[in-house]
Amino acid sequence: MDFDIFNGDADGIFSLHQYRLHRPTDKTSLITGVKRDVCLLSQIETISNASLAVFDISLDSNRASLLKLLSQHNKITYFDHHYAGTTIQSSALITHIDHNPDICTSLIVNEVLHGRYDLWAICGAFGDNLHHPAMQIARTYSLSKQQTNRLQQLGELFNYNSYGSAISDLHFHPGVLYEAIRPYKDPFEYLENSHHIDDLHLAYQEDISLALKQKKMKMFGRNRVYHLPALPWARRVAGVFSNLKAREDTTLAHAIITENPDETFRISVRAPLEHPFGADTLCNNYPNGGGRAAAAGINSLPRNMLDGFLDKFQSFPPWQ
Ligand SMILES: [Mn+2]
Repeated sequence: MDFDIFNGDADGIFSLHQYRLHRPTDKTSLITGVKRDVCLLSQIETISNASLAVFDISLDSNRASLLKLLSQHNKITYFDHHYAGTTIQSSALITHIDHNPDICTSLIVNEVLHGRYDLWAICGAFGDNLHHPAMQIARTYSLSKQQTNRLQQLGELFNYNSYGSAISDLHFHPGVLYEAIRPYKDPFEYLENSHHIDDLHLAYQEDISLALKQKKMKMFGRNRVYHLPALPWARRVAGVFSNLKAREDTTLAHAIITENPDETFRISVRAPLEHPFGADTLCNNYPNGGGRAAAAGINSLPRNMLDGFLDKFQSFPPWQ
């Protein structure tokens, strides 16, 4: 039995897809979740003698489960670009990990497969807001502007679909989206035959128009902070909204605050695109905080820590 464990966002889905186009299997179980649900290995930590492929979830966040799985004679191949911590030495573990801010998991898989399915890697890179590497590959294909836009839309809408506190916030289960693209080698063929993109596009328009009505919080400092209400649309759109704001002014850091149903705050932080460092260092100071250098977050910040966080966010050294 094979297990494919993947982040439910565009990068997770498209990195698994490239890998399975190269190594097809019909006896695989899919393990995935909402984008923030990164401790996916804990769901299967009792299995043994299986073959696992893991995509786009931090090794460090899954360390305990990973060690347990290795001790139960599983073979594991691991692709990721999040913080990994100290390396694990095991002949049963193959890792392809690179946390350079210009890299995402779809690009790592693409490199391992020598660019065999790189139209899908373009979609994954756009999904993770990595426009520069996405455009670089697009140029090697001499894609028209319209074709590149279609791949960008596919990446961004799959990414948008992955945000929420629970699967019930999402329009589509990420496993359903993966099954939908699975038969297609060519993303343009998928786009011609799919209704998901039209559905997601409409839903996205609705959510983002609500988000764009929200005003920037009035506060000291140049970096921009937005506060969204405790509603499913806000939980879905917060990530894409923060990417959009980050591209609108590439010199500033951005923080999007969403209220959780339990009255804590969920925070998405984007480092300035012109200086994509430090977001993880800032968020790692808080309980449930983590992520990458360019994009990080805090899952549930207690209300009484918000002011302290905002002070740090505005005066954070790498962005001054
Ligand atoms: Mn990713």
